[in-house]
Amino acid sequence: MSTSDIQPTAKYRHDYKTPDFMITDIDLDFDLAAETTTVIARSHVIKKNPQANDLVLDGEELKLVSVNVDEQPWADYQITKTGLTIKNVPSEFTLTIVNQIKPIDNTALEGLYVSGDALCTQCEAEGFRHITYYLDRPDVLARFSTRITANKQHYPFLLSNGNRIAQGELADGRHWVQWQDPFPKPAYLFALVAGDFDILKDQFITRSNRKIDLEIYVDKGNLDRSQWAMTSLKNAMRWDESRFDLEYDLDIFMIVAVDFFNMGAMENKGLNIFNSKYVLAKPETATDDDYIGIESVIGHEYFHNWTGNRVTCRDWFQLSLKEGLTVFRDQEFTSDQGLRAVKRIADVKLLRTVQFAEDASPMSHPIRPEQVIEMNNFYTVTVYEKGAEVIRMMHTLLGEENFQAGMKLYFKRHDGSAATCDDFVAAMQDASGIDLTQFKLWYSQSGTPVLTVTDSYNPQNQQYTLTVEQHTPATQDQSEKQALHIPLDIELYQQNGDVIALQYQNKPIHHVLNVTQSKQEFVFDHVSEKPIVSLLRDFSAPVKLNYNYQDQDLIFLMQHASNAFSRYDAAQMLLAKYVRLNVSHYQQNRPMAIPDSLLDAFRGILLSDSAEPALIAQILTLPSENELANLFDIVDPIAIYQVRQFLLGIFANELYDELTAVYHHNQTSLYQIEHADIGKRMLKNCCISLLAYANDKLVVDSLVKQQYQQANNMTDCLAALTAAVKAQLDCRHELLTDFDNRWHQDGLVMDKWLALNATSPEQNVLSTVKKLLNHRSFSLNNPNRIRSLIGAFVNNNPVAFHAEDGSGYHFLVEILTELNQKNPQVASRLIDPLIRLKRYDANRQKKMTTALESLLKLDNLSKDLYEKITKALAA
Ligand code: B3K
Ligand code: ZN
Repeated sequence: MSTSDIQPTAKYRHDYKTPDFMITDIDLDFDLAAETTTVIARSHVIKKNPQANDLVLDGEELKLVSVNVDEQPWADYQITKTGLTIKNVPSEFTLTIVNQIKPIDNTALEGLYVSGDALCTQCEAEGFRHITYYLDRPDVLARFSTRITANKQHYPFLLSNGNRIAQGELADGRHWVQWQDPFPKPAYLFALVAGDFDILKDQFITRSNRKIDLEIYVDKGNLDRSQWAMTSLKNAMRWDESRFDLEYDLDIFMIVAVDFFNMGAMENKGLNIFNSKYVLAKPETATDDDYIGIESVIGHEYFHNWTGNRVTCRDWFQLSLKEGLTVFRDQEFTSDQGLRAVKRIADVKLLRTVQFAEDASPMSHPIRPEQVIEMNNFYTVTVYEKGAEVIRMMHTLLGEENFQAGMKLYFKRHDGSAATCDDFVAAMQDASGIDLTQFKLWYSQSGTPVLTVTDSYNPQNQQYTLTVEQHTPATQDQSEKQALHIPLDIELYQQNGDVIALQYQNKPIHHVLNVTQSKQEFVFDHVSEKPIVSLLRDFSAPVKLNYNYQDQDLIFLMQHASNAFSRYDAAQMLLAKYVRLNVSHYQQNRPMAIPDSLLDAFRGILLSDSAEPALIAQILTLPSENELANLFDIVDPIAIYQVRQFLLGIFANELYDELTAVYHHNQTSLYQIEHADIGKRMLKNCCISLLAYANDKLVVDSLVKQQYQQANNMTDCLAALTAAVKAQLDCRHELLTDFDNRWHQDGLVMDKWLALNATSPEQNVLSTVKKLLNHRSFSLNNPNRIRSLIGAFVNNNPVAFHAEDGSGYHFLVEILTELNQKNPQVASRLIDPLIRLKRYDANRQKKMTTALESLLKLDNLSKDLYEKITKALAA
């Protein structure tokens, strides 16, 4: 469809209608081949709306072969652009549809497609309609049975949801397997995989003593990289039993790793399909971050079995019902595995960097969107990460016990059905007795609230008063904003570091304040000296905080705050202040500087023996350029880069001896995935990443080279390579070449190398990126490679992407022109940095507008890109 003929139209949350028909059971029969697959779908259909005459099914790019109603040919139907309308149907009947599809031509990787030598599916959100005509909406739940027939030599394994109930051989070299899933489910949870794999098998005994078969399917030869995924799966299963009282429900749980996948993974019932990036790991190929990422995604998809599959979404506007909640659950899983502070810091960084930017962009939307053109555009950090923060705030307001009671009630009410966000909040409210009426605004209001806090201390009556004002700036989707219910976690300290008990009129006050009005005062009695206040502890709400901290208060909090996140956050606030100052100095050609007290504070943290190495590393890691960009309404990428370089240089030279000592002190000889060791490696590698900027290039060059050459694991190897590239050490060329020669056959490892090349500060980085499009390891058909090279360039190299001559924008236009039809979902993710034009100066805005306008003229512009481009141009 060219946008000039038909404009894609939006769907609105308020237009939800219950379906006219239900499908209770569907028997699928696949005659599989990559070139042509024949699908027979036999459904039991029941009319729910007596007024409805026609059954309107969704279906796209399908070749219809036949339609039967109650086993008789049915001629009264019409094929439309978006589906099949079967006219004048009885009130209850068996519908048999035969159609054909072409997996080999499916480059969008939605529906049934080819990944390497295998065939696999991706159906969420609306991929099932690319397989057969169906009621492809999440509130139609049916029992699925699936028979797969295929050539046995090409496809020795034929997998689908549920339990394998029969199989057999056919005379012509083909075989078949019959699967049955006893749990009714929406079509988006359907999955099918056919291929040849190595399998890692294990078992899990549930707490009620049921034996579950666990199977991880990986490409042949990758068995040695699958153990961590299995360990993570078993940990996740155990954790969901102990923390959430939830047990697995089928007899088998399968994970298949595929190389071609649009996102991280998919929670299909009993048959999770994963991007191989989130399954495969061994110390030589995967970093600590990869290991942590695998654990978290394996957990996330497994946790969906209850939050998503057993209770699913009524409609796609409710996506955060399952995603926000499941992200919250996976965050808690990682935290309970022993990484709470580091995990919290990482999650808040992501939220502040990417979600705050999204909320300030033309794509701003509430965690429960009101209108959608292309659903795939709404698998966003807002729905996922801000959605998780909303669940976390409820957890903070209710406490663990009430929250778990709310979960129980939620499952009691909605197990086996499709629910809404309102249903979830109602369960939390009913189970706890806590009024969440105002809190629910978080679901419908977009934007990042700003909390402005002022305080006063009265020594006469020993009273301390906090005045809290909240204001949510207008967003592109919503101009009017209301006051939200914001949990504000605080702590007061005396100068000696002692905590001051919170009380008012002789009654204790809880440390989580309920901010509910646009302006509100909180008074504390018996405060014997002017306190130092720690605000927004543990990031108790997804807001921006304004409070006029003095440097010495922040330095105090860096050392004394009892909450680890608050110590990190104090350091961030201190840095933010001097980044702002120096950006303006840089812009006015004035010299940049920071006070010695700031350096001393960071030195103190570096040498602290009370803080965990992982936390020290988080505090000492300077914020990225994108994090810093969020300090400004109008972003000056060059000034930010220069200030950051300046800070890196000062830290490296002024803390040189301390960094060197800590670097040597935190070596680990044996590589083990254990939290203490991960923390040490984080700190050691944080030190080397700073040291690389020291003036004594000869010494640091050889230190970095030595680490690269002696590393027995990818974490240390990549950290050294990254240090060399980022600080532009002489050894960088030699090391980059060595890495390429060593790993070019391994796509997942080369993703790290591609991303590093794309984010290099090198002057000619764009021409390097263009050359790498032809690199032996690169392919524009593989989403992982695209994200690593092009995604890294446009998102994480702001200086080059926003080059004043517009070359970065022009490059992205060329890429999107090619990807628009090939893979609309991947294209749509890549365009994000280009639609944020309002955040840049007039010259850049103009060039970004021109780029967007040229994309709008593309033939067959996908709905995905159309939605974002039109919003951006309307801004
Ligand atoms: N539910 C899937 C995401 C599907 C994305 C569709 N474009 C993975 C997850 O969130 O667990
Ligand atoms: Zn999810």
